[in-house]
Amino acid sequence: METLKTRHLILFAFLTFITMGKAQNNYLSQQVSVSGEIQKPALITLANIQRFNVRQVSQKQNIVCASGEIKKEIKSFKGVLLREIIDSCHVALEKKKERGQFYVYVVASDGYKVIFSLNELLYGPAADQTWLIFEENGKPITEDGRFVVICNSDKITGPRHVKWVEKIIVGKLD
Ligand SMILES: Nc1nc2c(c(=O)[nH]1)N[C@H]1C(S)=C(S)[C@@H](COP(=O)(O)O)O[C@H]1N2
Ligand SMILES: [Mo]
Repeated sequence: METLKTRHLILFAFLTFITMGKAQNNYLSQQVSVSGEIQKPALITLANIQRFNVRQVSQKQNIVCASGEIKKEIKSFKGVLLREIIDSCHVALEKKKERGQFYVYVVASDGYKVIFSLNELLYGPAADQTWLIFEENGKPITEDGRFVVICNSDKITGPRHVKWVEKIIVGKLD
């Protein structure tokens, strides 16, 4: 009788384990599409991301939640500046004075969305600090999807740390 109970427990634990694993995998996106108010839409994968200037950066960066809690410690990462991706897609900017009306938003497969203004991505502190990364601490990103966006110039880095990145979309205010 005892062994039957134990077996049931083991089976239950196993099923819970695979179901949880599946829930996380549902968010998994192997590619990042770039679309919207741009001339050259793109599809970024681990196989073609090398066409950008991929950089290995050794920079200690804590991911801090708005609550103040440190969620993660990044010591190094590998990725591409978001600015470079946006530049390569040629934003459909017809009038210079409309530059301030453009924005870039990052969409994750769990529905999480984060916005950047085009001006801050090109001319603000975020320009050299916002990355689409695919390796963290020397290892490919796995649990958080394949691609993550981080904005290291943010004082509180958690909210604009986007896991399971699926889309980058350029928009324009009317
Ligand atoms: N896709 C996605 N990214 C997300 C979130 C989320 O719910 N979904 N939560 C954010 C918040 S509020 C924080 S503080 C950090 C926490 O990172 P962690 O979950 O890796 O600890 O991720 C951010 N990125
Ligand atoms: Mo958070």
